[in-house]
Amino acid sequence: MKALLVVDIQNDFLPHGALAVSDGDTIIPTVNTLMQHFEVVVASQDWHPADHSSFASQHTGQQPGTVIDIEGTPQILWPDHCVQHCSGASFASGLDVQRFDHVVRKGDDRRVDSYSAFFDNDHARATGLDRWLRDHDVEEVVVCGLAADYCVKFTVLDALQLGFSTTLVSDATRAVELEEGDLDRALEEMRSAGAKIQDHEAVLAG
Ligand code: VGL
Ligand code: ZN
Repeated sequence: MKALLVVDIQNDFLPHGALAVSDGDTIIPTVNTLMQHFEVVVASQDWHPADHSSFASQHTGQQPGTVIDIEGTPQILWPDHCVQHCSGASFASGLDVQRFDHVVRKGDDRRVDSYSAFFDNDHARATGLDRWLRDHDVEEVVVCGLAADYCVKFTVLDALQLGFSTTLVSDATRAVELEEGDLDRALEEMRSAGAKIQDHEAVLAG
């Protein structure tokens, strides 16, 4: 069985959102089309407490974009985003959420960030997505959503490591690009770890 993983298509990652991804909204029609062709669709939702340690606002004198050390792990500081139960954390309007079979919330432990939909960044805690996919006989995942250089990338890398055959949909993702070239580097990292990278037409044709 093949599953579509729809990563973090939430208001705060759309243009005008707290952590806006350029053109993040433009992938929504493509994602809706993809969802119509998959028997299993799982969405992830970045879901932070208001005092999450990845927020620059929690560290006196620090600005978003700075990297600090939190308990031995480097952490990029972000603007406050995807705060639990706030509108920024809601799925984008226009996204066919009725197609979701399952939603995985992540980043709810204030002490550690969770880019991947499978594990917290320190890999100490699983979200339950691996278990859910195996319980539904999923062996292959197709990944789309936001953002290509963070949550999408780490979801793809973990999926590969867990043994799922993994494809990234190149025209159904967009990147934050804190630094120019981050998208290209992320694509190369995913490709060299074993991910297939295809546009949605190739995915639907295959
Ligand atoms: C994300 C940064 C912080 C993402 C989430 O969804 O890519 N990026 N939290
Ligand atoms: Zn986040």
